[in-house]
Amino acid sequence: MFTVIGERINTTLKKVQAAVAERNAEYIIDDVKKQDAAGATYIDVNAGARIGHEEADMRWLLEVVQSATQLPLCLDSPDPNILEMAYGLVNKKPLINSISLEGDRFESMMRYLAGKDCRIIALCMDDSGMPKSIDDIVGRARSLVAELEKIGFKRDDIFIDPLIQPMSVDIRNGGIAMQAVATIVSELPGVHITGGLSNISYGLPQRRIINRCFLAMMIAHGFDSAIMDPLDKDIMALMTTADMVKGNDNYCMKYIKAVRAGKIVA
Ligand code: THG
Repeated sequence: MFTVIGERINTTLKKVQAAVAERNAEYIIDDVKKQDAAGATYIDVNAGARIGHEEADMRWLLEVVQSATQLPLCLDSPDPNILEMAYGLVNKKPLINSISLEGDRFESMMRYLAGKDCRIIALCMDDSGMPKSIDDIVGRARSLVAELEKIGFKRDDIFIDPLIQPMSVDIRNGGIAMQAVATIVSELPGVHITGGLSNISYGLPQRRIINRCFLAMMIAHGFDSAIMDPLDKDIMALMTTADMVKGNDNYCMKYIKAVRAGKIVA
C-alpha cells in the first residue's frame, strides 16, 4: 500500500501559521478532515516556523488534529525535545520525522528512539550535508538502516528519505533520486522510501505537472510513500494509477474502487 503523508499542517504555510497564531481550531480541524477524506495515511504536523513557539504550537496542534481524525500522525521536527513531548501526546503509533546521520542530532535521536513504539523517517543527510551522488544516498541509507536495526527497529517501520533536490539546481537530481531508490529497494528489501515530493519542482513554473511526472517515475523505481498534498486530486489519481501499473494493486482493486468513487476521471 502506498503511504500518503499529508503535508498541509505546517506553519511554513501562511494560512496555517495564522490559524495557529490565533488558536483557530476550526481552520485546522477542517483541513485535517479534508486530508483524511482524500486518502491520507498519516497527517504530518510541523510547528517549526514560529521561532520560540514550537513547543506550545506543537502541543496545541496535536490536541486539535487528534480531535479531527483517527489517522496516526507524522511528527515533523528536527528537535528531539519537541519529538519527546509530542510522542507523549499521541494516541496512535506515530511516524517520527526525522533522524539523520548529522553528529549531535544522530546521538540524541538514537537515545530518543531506543525502546519507543514508533515508525521513523531517516534522512540521507550527514555532517557533509546534502547527498551529491547515488552512492552518497545509498551509503547513508545502509548506515541508517544498520543503526536502526541495532536498536530493534524492523524494516517495515523504517522510511528512507533520499532527500529529493530541485531540478532547477542540477539537472541530474531527478535521475539520481530514481536510481538511488532502485538501489535501496534491491539492497535493503523491506524498507519504505519516502520524501518531500514538491522539492523536485522548486524554482520552476507549473510545478504540479513536474510533481506528477516525477511521482510516476519514482513509483516505477520503488518509491512507496510521499510527503504530499492529498487535496491535489490529480496527484492522488496519478499515485493510485502508477502504483497499479507498477504491479502493487492486486486485481487492480484499489484503482477500480477509486474510479467508482469518482476519484479518477481521465
Ligand atoms: N522530507 C521530510 N520531511 C519534510 C520535507 C522533506 N517535511 C517538510 C517538507 N519537506 C514537506 N512539507 C511541505 C509542506 C508544504 C509545502 C511543501 C512541503 C507547500 N509548499 C508550497 C510551495 O512550496 O510552493 C506552498 C508554500 C506556501 O504556501 O507558503 O505547500 O523533504 N522527511
